[in-house]
Amino acid sequence: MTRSAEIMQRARALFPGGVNSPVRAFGGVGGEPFVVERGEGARIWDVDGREYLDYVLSWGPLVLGHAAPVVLDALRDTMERGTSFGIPTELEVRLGECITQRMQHIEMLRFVSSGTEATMSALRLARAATGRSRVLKFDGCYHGHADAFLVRAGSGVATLGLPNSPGVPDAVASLTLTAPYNDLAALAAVATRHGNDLAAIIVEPVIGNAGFIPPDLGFLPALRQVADQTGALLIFDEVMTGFRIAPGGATERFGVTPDLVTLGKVIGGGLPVAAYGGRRDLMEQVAPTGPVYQAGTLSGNPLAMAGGLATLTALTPELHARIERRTASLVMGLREIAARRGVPFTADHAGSMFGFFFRAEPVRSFADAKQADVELFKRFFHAALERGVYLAPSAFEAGFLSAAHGDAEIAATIERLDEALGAAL
Ligand code: KE4
Repeated sequence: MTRSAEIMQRARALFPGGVNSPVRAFGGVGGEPFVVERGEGARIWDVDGREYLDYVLSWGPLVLGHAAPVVLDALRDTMERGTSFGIPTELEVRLGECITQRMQHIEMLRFVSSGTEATMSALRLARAATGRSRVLKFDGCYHGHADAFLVRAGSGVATLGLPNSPGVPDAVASLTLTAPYNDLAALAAVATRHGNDLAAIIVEPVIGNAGFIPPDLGFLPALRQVADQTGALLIFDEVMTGFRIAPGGATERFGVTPDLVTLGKVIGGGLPVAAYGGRRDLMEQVAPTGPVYQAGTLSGNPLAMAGGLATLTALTPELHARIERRTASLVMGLREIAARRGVPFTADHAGSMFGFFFRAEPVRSFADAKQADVELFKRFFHAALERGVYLAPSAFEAGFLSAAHGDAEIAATIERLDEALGAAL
């Protein structure tokens, strides 16, 4: 028995599925997850000594790669002065200033410890500010596991094929409307029928939780227009896209300004950090300056703030552009492999976030994504893993590069994935 198998045996006795987050259980690809021992740069090693080039990067946070020296130095320096206070620190101010300088539509923000907390709080604020109850989300978008969002969500729920999670009361689910992504007619229908009771429209500006699905050119502007027409607030869930698809996120890339934004992943650099923020007149309604309650023991945790600050400080526009160029090279390489082997395939990227589907036509919605050859993806995933490339263990996730994925790593990845595709056919 491998050390991974032995540890997973113990884990399954402790945690549902042996994991602390469902998608890690390999339910979307079959087989057993490996247990990781350590990571460095673009690589991870499992407890049996096998090495992998990592394109999951903890599901997005590690834009500098594993154990980035600047992050470790910042953590070491911070931890020696204490790990948590529950008292204001300058570190949270400095990270807040860094974020608001790069995303100037975020006039005020609040740090929390997970993306779920961020989206849940942003929705509560939108409901309070508008006095309305309904929220519109889009099929395939995943906004964390708060009740309001587990209605035909993407990511783990889509992978597990659970359209609505048990335990979400119908009274709550009925307040959440869903429409297909990129479907302007469906959007207009929701606006017509429910516009007067719509508190918020929440969207992944680029979907990363149904596989990678970019917005059609006019989709995000249409959301802005419907929000303005109906009085709903527009929330960009940038937990995944923030500081990934452009140095200033979706607003810089697409030129559309939301009323509220949620962030996570990269802004913690691998430590638990997320945030919600946006218009000052809205954020001032959050306790203690306003009546909308939200709180958190470890919100603004100094270690987490230090990890995020070191990460964003290192992530200059030049570095962002370099990682984006390498991501483009990887996507080109994947397209060439599939074309040479005559495999129906579509791949795309935005900044340092990418995805692909075994399907010839472009994927514009979750329904399209589900038409792709998921069985081939499963075989490809395992063939890649055997060759030392760790892709997200689900056809409905995105991939990520880091500053540590150099030309040599990309070349090695393309070579290994070419062999893997040959083995998977
Ligand atoms: P967390 O609560 O997992 O920190 O964030 C929820 C969330 C919110 N919004 C977006 C756009 C997200 O991508 C996420 C979390 N993403 C998944 C990966 N698809 C996290 C991985 C997991 O669930 O283990």
